[in-house]
Amino acid sequence: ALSDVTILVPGRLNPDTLAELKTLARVVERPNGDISDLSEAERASVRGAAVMGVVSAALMDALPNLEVVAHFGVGYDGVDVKHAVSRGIPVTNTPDVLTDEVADTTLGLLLMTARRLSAAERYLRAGRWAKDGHFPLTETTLRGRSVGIMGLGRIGLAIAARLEPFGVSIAYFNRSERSDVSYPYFATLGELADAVDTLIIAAPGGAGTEKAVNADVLKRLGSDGIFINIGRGSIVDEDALVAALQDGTIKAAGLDVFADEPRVREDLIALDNAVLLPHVASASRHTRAQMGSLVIENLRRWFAGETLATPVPEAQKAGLVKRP
Ligand code: 8YV
Repeated sequence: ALSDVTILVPGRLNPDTLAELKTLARVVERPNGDISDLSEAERASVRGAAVMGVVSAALMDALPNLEVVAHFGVGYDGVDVKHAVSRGIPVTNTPDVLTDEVADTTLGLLLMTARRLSAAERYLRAGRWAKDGHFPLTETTLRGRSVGIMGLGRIGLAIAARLEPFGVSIAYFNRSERSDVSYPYFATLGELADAVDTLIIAAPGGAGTEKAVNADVLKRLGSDGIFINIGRGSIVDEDALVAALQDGTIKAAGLDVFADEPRVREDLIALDNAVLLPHVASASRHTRAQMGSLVIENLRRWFAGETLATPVPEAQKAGLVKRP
């Protein structure tokens, strides 16, 4: 049972989740992710890890008795899953419980970007409404827009469902065409960008999507283009994005994720046609608590000999869903 087990928490974890975990298991915390000061005996005692962020092959290999990695977050591109699976270690993530929150935030970010709502608020707060008159009419609007979604998974579908009553058209690019939706499918991101004026990224990070949004895709999105990213910063060539926003290749961008978080480029911050959020799409107490519960439930199940609640697909395929 979990109560007999030592769980390593490398890096930072949601404080409530960490507090709850400490009531259920022996927890070794290393908030900076560095475990080099752990004695050999301590490292050997670790049988599970609860983590938000990065789990490298080196970290796993420093833990000879590691059995399971429970990741806090749906996107697990920071976890070397290939290595974990090769060692027989399942990885779990936190799908579903954050879908609605992330989709809600995405719509907010889209509206903020299309209608320049954060710039409008800055205008009011700077006292300019009374002094200079009305905030300038926005050149962009959602009216008449055609939206393309890259990544029509759980979150992409929830975004599409929210977009429907807004009266915009919806199309998508995905690893494969879905049989359960009637939205037009494009086999490449470039073809989707040709067909739409608004591109929303809801895809996972990792090698398969690295810099998929490049200068060519942004050019094809066009000069009225709005680009929204709530997936991963790695999916975009940030140099190309900044250039496209600077020279009018596209109109505006709304970003919740960045290439080098928590650092955000100065040239991006300097742009008035970008809305920038500090990776908050799932960041409500409500949703983070549910994500934390799922992390703990996966650990509980593993050490109780039950089937994991949410093993990642790679672990499922390898049959790593239950303690042998
Ligand atoms: C978290 C996320 O902030 O679930 C994800 O993939 O990006 C966010 O919910 C992230 O997991 C923190 O590492």
